[in-house]
Amino acid sequence: MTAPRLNAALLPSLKPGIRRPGYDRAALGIGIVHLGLGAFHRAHQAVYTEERLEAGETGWGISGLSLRSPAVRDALAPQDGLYTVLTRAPGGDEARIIGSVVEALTVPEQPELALRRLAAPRTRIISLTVTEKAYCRDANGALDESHSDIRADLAGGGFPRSVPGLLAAALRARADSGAGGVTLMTCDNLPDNGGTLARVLGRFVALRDPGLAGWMAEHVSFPATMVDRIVPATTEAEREAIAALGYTDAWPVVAEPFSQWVVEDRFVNGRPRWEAAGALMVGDVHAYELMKLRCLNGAHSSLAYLGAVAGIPTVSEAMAEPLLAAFLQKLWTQDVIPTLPPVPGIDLPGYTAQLEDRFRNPAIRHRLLQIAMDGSQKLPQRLLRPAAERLAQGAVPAAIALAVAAWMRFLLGEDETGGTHAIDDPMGTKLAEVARGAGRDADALSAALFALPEVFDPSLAADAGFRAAVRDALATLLRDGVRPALRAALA
Ligand code: CS2
Repeated sequence: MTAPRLNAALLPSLKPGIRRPGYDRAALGIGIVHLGLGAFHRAHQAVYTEERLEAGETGWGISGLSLRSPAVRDALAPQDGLYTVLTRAPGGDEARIIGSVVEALTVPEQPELALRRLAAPRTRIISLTVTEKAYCRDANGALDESHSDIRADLAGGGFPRSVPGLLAAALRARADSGAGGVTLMTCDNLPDNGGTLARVLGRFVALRDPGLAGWMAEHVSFPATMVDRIVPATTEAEREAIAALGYTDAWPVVAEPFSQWVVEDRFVNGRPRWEAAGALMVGDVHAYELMKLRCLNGAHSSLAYLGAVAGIPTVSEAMAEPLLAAFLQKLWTQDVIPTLPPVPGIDLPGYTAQLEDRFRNPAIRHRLLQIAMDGSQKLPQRLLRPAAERLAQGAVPAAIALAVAAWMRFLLGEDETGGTHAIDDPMGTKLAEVARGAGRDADALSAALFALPEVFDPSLAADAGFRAAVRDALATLLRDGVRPALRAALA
């Protein structure tokens, strides 16, 4: 017999050990509309909000919008929006059912309803986890006006295709109807994420609907946030782990026990008391953001490219390779921590030691190829800016150079064990073409990639010391392989 499907009616009959909403979901109002209803949001912000709903702040239910695929909606709608967060630690799993997502919509299929939700007076926060590429930024973090979706949305005519286009339409509707102020809270891993969103949206509005700018200045805020929880893509194995608990969940999310959220406290129209759920509400997120992007995400991307080229499947398996673990220590202590400002209340060596433990968590299967995606969008803030800052301090960042070389080697599309991988990146076609054109020649390959201003800031690309370090590391990778290159970097 198949286990019954999770839904509101099933909640009372679940096993006693499974935590579930203790509040009346039918009484919730939608106060937050979230764009990008992926696994990360459901294991992070939706859980903090769940705590506040439990505490009686019933106006902050979440309407979750998927920007492209109907898959999440199709999984959650029959479940009344309910889903499981499966927290996995070496000591065992813990399942909790989350009720804060009161509905799931798909923008392309339900555009009018999505826009109504975004423009409703009771929607006071619009939050986003749409990934780096959806901000349509150019290399300087400004709106990429040549982006095909931006061009289509600036020309107008159809329903918006881009995130800036959709937000501008929502704000226009709010201004026209007097719906009141709204906070646009990005939770993506971008440098200065709040400022970046303000900049790309501000520019879009200036071009498309300049009359809206005055209303926005009074009614919209863009707090920056630092978000952190390791949430790998859900696999069949997790669905089966849930079925063993006695019910079926079409899309559970799996996460590590650790969770952190630092939020700039700038909300124009109220917010849940997330601080009572463990979030840190602060005046300035910058130092936390740099720490997280450079230490965690920078190490993740380094492991992804070095590990994937070596044919290693997951983060925890990469950490079991002593050379890679030692490499991360070097990356953090020599190249990254010297670029960080002091972070209030945090001891950086303690922070990186904790990261190492988190990466080693054997209960989490975080695929390196998932992290390797969208490298062109991730490398600049994770590895290249710290490299430039380290160079300005007079040191050549050798560990970062090897990680960047591993990204270049990765673009050849094959690993050292004979496996092949696609280059999943908005610049993927171009990157693969450049790599194919240069082939296994370290000089040609590094030179061709350094010439891409979308990835490499021209002043970094012109730094002779950095170029040589990357080229030499790439030559070793191509000639001898990942492990010898790591040994050379650690010598
Ligand atoms: C990862 C992040 O896929 C990636 O690029 O580095 O998703 C990472 O797991 C999260 O930022 C952790 O908070």
